[in-house]
Amino acid sequence: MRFTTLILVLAAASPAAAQSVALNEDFSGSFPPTGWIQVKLGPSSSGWVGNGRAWHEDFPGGTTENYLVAPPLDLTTYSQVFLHFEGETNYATYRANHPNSIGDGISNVEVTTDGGNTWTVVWTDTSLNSMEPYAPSLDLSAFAGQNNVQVAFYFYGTFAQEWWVDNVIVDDQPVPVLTSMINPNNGHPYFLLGQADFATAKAKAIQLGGSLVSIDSASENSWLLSTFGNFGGVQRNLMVGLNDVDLEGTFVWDSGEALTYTNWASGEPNNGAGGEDFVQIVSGGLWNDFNGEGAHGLVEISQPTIRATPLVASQLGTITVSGMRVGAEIVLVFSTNGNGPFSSPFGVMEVDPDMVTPAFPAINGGFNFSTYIPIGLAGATLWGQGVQFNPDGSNELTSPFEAPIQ
Ligand SMILES: [Ca+2]
Ligand SMILES: [Ca+2]
Ligand SMILES: [Ca+2]
Ligand SMILES: [Ca+2]
Repeated sequence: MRFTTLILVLAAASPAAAQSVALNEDFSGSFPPTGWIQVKLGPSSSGWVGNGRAWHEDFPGGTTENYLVAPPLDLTTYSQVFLHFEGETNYATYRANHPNSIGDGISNVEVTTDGGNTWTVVWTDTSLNSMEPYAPSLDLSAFAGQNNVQVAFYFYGTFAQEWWVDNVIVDDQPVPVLTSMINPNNGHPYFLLGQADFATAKAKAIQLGGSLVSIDSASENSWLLSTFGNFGGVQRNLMVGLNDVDLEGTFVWDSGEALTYTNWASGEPNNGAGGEDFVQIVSGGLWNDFNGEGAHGLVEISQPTIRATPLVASQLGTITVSGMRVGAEIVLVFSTNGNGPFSSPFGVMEVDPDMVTPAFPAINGGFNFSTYIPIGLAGATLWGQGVQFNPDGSNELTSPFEAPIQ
């Protein structure tokens, strides 16, 4: 069965990972942001202000009680809901729930579905130390399927405490992507994730079409630290893909790349208290094995990846390529006759091609196209792979894919 009857329609590029975002606020504009309101309950004049973050202090003293309320969200199409935000507490001992508290302060995240008549506390600040940023991801799936959901940051105190919050995201993902950058040295896209454990970060890396980062040179190591280590003006605990989960003392990259470069700090790895099987980049770019908790995973896409939406005969199917280098072009090959191995000038492909597409240029690191699947292909399997032609003259194969046609 030939596949040459397919008509290719180049469509606009779109993100590869299906993700719904209901709210994303970085407080970089006017304050409060459009749709947000501040509800002042206490007599003190102090309140929430914007300085690139949402900031509250109690400097004048006296009782202050203020809600900073996000706009109503329609979550009727969501089956999972997560709230991510970043924050930091100053003068943490003024929190009532600090173990050595000398104050009565309270900082909560609260949710209402009735316009603020009743509130549910979903997070409360239990910071032990001042000036240690946190970045919780709260599971708000109890509010999935509801409309008019409002998140608020509630501040109460009578003296001195300070609180800032930033990068407030409501989405359907357990860990958010905080930013992405392309490394000009190797053309690979990288993503900085919100804080999560290794398994959660690894699952997100797979969803993005990559792996937790593999570092093969001092330049890649220093680029990661300078690009992500202080993102947003906050010092970040960066977690890479190196781990010795399977065999204590034998470190391997999550991507499967060979370990050719290391940059351990003096005395590390030491498999410290309780066991340390994950690796963070610490000050100066040196590495430390740690317990994998509370770190920002770094994702790298080092090979272009092809995926297909579920393909149904006589309907439009979409093929998505992600992880391409800037300025690269890609030629895709397909077959319904069976897969390879097929020896090509570019290496052994896993597809024996009987259709070759024109060259597609990278748009935002990839592209997608939609094509009608002929009705006669019901029950067949589509194999695909690609060759990427890089601006530096090198070539590389994409991942192969195999998709049944319903
Ligand atoms: Ca900000
Ligand atoms: Ca790498
Ligand atoms: Ca270990
Ligand atoms: Ca260690």
